[in-house]
Amino acid sequence: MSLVVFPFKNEDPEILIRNVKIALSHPRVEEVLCVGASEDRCFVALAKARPTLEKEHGKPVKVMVQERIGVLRPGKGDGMNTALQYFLQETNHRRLHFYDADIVSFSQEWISKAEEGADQGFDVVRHYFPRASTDAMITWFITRTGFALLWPKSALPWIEQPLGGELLLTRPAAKGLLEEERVRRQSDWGIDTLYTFTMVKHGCSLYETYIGVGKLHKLYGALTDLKTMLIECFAAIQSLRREEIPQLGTHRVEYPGPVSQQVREKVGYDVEGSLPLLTEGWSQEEESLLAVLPKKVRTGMQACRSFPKFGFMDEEAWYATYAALLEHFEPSSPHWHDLLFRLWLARTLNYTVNHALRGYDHALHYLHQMVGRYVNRALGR
Ligand code: GDX
Ligand code: MN
Repeated sequence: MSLVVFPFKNEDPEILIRNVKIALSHPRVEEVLCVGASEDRCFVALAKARPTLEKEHGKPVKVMVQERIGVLRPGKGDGMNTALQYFLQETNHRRLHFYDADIVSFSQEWISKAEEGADQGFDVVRHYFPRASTDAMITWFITRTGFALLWPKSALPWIEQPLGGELLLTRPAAKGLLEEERVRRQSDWGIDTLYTFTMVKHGCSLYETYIGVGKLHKLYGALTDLKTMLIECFAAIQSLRREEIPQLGTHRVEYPGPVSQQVREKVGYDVEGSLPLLTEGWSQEEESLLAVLPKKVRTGMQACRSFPKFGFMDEEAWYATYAALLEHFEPSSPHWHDLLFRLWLARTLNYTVNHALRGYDHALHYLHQMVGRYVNRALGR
């Protein structure tokens, strides 16, 4: 009754094939679809393994290149939307599961837990995991912050991992997503934001299921690797800023379990290596954009040109900065890209030094409370 989809780009084929086998072995799964960004090395390896996989499991396995559906950078959004289209137009399966292709801790439990949520009647099931206190810096400072500022009354700010690529959609929920033009346009990293926003806007009931083993996957080195993702995730939220969310759907979150020592001690990024990114490569144009930011932030960022500084970018300063960015950021301007990255980096470093340093429990509590304070502030309380 279910289709499992893995979008992929330049992944290790061994890991992906292993994940395909896990999915095929699950009794609820009738078919697996892998949507590649192009005919890369991983695609070729997978296409070669396909007949054997089908024979061993007696279930169809499809391998395809994503279609050009959207209008932004062709990325994961085109991959996911290609899968939605296939699911709705070419099959009769009742449910669709998405999983990232690079997960090494994937197991049948992920599928079972999502199916259980859907069996309870939820339209959408999203997986969430324990994450290191310095991981998920886009989620906390871009996505959840933006959701709190713009839609404080909705479930959006309270969704644990709004950018997660692991989720189950029932057929009506999938149909609702693909029918929205702005979802189809979003071919880049903004797709997760658009899916999350749209399912809440449509009033889908949402269950978040907790996966205690966590998501072990390919790691990023420097924070610069995240720059494109950061820009596309912010631009996606900005594009929605005039939208209203009329109704409140049910939102239930499974209670989390104890967090492993490994996750509690993990350092999410290279702090020392990130410091020069605050000072290097300022252009005249970038500097002139500081004019629209709050005074304290403007002065702080100007000082960064000669020495890395971030003490000024506290919770309050970030709220005001974010509001200014929503109004002034230009998605097509490379100078705005550079400045957004630097502002976010200053916020990330400020949080790391003032909160992450105090230990895992303090840090996670702080981040959740921060979202709550932003919600209250946005409501004018
Ligand atoms: N078809 C297709 N086309 N798949 C892609 C493309 C693309 O252009 N780019 C990336 N992918 C796949 C990739 O192979 C992997 O399976 C998944 O998408 C996620 O990419 P990854 O490089 O592993 O990113 P990361 O940081 O682990 O992703 C997480 O954050 C993203 C986000 O914040 O936007 C993850 O939760 C993603 O699902 C989420 O989109
Ligand atoms: Mn990954």
